[in-house]
Amino acid sequence: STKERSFIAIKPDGVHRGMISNIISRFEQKGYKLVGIKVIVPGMDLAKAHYAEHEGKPFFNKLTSFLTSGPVVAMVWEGKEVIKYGRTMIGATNPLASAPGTIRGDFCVDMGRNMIHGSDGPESAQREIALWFQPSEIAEYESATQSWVYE
Ligand code: YYY
Ligand code: MG
Repeated sequence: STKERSFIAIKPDGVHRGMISNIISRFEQKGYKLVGIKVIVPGMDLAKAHYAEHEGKPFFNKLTSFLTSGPVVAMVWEGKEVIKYGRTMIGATNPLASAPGTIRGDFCVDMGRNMIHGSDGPESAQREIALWFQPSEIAEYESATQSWVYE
């Protein structure tokens, strides 16, 4: 469906390093549609809820502390297979295993500074979008380029 949605977030390292426009450009140039965006410093409750699947793992505390340490650009992107292909654009969790051409492959070195989050499936996408956004913060519109991106 061209209406599939993924939750994509630029983590504090990406914001501090001035990568907001680069990352947005990649999704925009691909042909995906931005339907939600805001910049927030998430509180610990939100960070823990966002990464709930990793609770109890050795990296959980530093991960949630890092996410709450600064600005996060939270986004919802829409388009065909945006969840899976968004993950392809982001690259592997470990940036040193990420292919060049991916966001993490091009800009990152350490796992704890991998700059960007992307939903890993339809259920997590739905859960994460609902966690970070009110329904009224999502824009419903048809892109003028719709028929030039999709046949
Ligand atoms: O979805 P993705 O971000 O690629 O990786 P996850 O396995 O969901 O882990 C979330 C987040 O945790 C990852 O982006 C970096 C961090 N992390 C870590 O610091 N050390 C690990 N061994 C695994 C993950
Ligand atoms: Mg993940």
